[in-house]
Amino acid sequence: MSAGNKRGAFIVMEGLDRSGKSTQAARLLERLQRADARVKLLKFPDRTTGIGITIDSYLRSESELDDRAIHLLFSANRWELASSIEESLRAGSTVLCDRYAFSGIAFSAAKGLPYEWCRAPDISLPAPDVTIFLDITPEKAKQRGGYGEERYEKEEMQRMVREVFQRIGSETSREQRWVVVDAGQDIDLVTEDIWRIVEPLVSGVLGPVTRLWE
Ligand code: 2DT
Ligand code: MG
Repeated sequence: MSAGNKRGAFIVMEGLDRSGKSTQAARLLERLQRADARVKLLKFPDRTTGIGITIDSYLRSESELDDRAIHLLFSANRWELASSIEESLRAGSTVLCDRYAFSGIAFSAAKGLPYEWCRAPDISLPAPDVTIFLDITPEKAKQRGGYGEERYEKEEMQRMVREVFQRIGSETSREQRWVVVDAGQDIDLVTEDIWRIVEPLVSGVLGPVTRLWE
């Protein structure tokens, strides 16, 4: 990263299951490392923490939890990493994150919880400098070898999740950029689209880390 008072960029990737998020995040990580950026890759839910283990069990349908309780745990799982995200950014690292608060809203609101209620616990989390939404239709996502066995990996659920994501995109402020990439196209073209968005951020960004929806 170049000198001056720049900090690392916070880049979030969002999308439906089977949208190619994890593949693209891995490719982006490699490219950022090649571009010589210090970079950290995170994934939410982080299933390795105490809260994450509870979330993992819920997603595998090994346990049941009230919809609001699991929603708050997903949010708490971000809050437990919030200060380390901020420290990494201030120390000049690029932070790349596979899912974030937007998935939190999208999946819980798709289950029928009120949108504003879902957003509330994530207010004030470190805000991404850009969120890349890998947009794919649930039909096309399904064609990619089918969904897995986890809770939520069903076409009807994914359809509702996509609608909430679209609402989130339309309500995101210009400073907290939400960029839609066509994830249904050839995988290498998706990689190139993503790189065009990220490349200007590799050398860091000016100004303090902002906070979500403040
Ligand atoms: P992965 O398939 O990416 O492991 O995600 N989810 C995720 C929520 O319901 N709320 C959240 O806050 C987050 C981050 C999306 C596992 C599933 O968990 C859902 C899919
Ligand atoms: Mg999944």
